[in-house]
Amino acid sequence: MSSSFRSQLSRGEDEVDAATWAGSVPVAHGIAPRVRVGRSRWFNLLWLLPIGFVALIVAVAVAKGLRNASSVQRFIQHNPGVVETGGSGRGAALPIWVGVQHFFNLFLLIFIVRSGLQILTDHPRLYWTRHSTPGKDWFRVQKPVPADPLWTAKKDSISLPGQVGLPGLRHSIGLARWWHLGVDVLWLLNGVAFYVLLFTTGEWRRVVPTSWSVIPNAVSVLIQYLSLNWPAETGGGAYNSLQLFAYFITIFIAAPLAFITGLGMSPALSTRFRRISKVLSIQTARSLHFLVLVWFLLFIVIHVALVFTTGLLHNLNHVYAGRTDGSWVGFWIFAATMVVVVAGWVAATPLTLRHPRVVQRVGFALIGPAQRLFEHLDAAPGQYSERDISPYFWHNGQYPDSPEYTEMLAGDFVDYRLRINGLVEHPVELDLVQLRALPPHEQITQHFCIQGWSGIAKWGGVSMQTIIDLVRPSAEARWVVFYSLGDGPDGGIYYDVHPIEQMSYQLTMLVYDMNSEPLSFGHGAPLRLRNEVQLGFKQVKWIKGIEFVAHYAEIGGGYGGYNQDHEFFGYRQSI
Ligand SMILES: Nc1nc2c(c(=O)[nH]1)N[C@H]1C(S)=C(S)[C@@H](COP(=O)(O)O)O[C@H]1N2
Ligand SMILES: [Mo]
Repeated sequence: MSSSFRSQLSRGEDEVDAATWAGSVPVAHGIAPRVRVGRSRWFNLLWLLPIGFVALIVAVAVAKGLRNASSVQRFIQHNPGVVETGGSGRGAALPIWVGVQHFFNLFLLIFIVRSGLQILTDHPRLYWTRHSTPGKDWFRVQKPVPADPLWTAKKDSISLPGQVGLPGLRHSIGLARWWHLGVDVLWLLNGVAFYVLLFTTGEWRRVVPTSWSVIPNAVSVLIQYLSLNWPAETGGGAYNSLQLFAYFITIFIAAPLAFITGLGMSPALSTRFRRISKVLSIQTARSLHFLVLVWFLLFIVIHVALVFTTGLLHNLNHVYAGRTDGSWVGFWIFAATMVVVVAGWVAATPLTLRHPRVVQRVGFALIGPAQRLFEHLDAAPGQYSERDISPYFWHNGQYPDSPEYTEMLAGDFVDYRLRINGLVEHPVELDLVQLRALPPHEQITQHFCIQGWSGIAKWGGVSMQTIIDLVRPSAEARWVVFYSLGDGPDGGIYYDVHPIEQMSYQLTMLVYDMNSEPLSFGHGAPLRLRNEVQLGFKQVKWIKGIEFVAHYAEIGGGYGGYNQDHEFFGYRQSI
């Protein structure tokens, strides 16, 4: 009875082989992005290219017509585009720190955007409610969800080209998340330093509208651009009002919104701050997070186009060289930064595939402290009521198919035994009758899959605290290992490790009923775990054993779980 299931684990690899990645999951391509119109009609966004082109031509014609009207000419004369706000010489060159921070911002955004696309396409659908119901998505780059009742989110994921996604391979979200969350920390630090410098130097006046006259001036600039008769260059970087708005929105609205909506997807924060999560559910947060990305991409395209077409040398001197002249100094600094940008872009995916453990380690060094912190949040507020239960709950993972499991399933699990042992005073083996005889615990909580879908269900079973009281872990026990009856996609049984403190959280439980029915095969029959401060992959299904250990380093590959060993996930997943 004291024997461990450790010998049934496999170790995982320290390099990524695209051919055998994630259980040799084949390449799968998505489809052109579509947006739902009404109940079930889908609009292919590629149509925006011709439509946008025609709209632009019409807008140019209208703007040209307007400029012939004398009233419009007078309006433009009164509102030429640039509002002089006085103060710290807006016409002067930018200080050097702006150029340095601008470079870091651009460089870091490459990795954030690419890994963000990778995360998006691991569940290539967006919703406005936390239920993630098939057909209720408002945006998708994947075909409709097939009728297969056991269709999994993993099967739904798609591949990206290796130089677009980071790292591109299908279901490489573990690695993508280290890039995304790790680089985010650097990007946020850069952003905070930027805010502090902006406001301590007075440079904020360049990018914050301070008078109502920026509105007519922005309209005027728009007419001037669209009529292809552009605003006169004022030289040296006094921004026109439209530019001012674009910078203001990017710096003070889009960037903070990216941060807030990012946190809105955290299981720990969403359960702790359920009132906020009621408005900003994981899916609303995810959708808005995507719209912020769209803004950033549009901004970058238009910003770069205008920098290139409105006096390139002056503009580059302004940003990178602290000069207001037309020399080549700024251009050469820009060219040097572009070499770094291109090298970083090209190297990121190959380096990630060759050194995934380094990505895992560095990523954890950057974001791990925040993940650890959020693990200590009380998840108890995150309970829902019956009417919040999701009509559809996605399946995920690899179904068990061993003869051992198939026979038990056929026999209604009368032969099932849960083995609990390790560093405990009182190891036990429990069948389902014994489990059901323990004091019952019920909760209605939300599931957060790492891939991005979510759902609410009612879980019935036994609180882990009851199990702790029953087996009495010894003082050396620090971690709890949950072993599955099912294999992981690369062979060896699925398992995951949780810190022992979290076993006493009010919402940590072993589940045998889901929505008042015995747990189904697909959702983990006969027994699964819930720990509501963690992501979905840590909620082991088809549990056969629980082992209390001092540390997980000796278990499997030693990274704290099957996905951690094989797909470079992190073992603390509160965000
Ligand atoms: N044994 C085992 N447990 C597992 C998995 C798995 O592949 N094997 N997948 C995990 C993942 S990634 C998720 S999101 C949840 C999905 O649970 P559900 O199918 O009930 O939605 O189970 C988790 N537990
Ligand atoms: Mo998941």
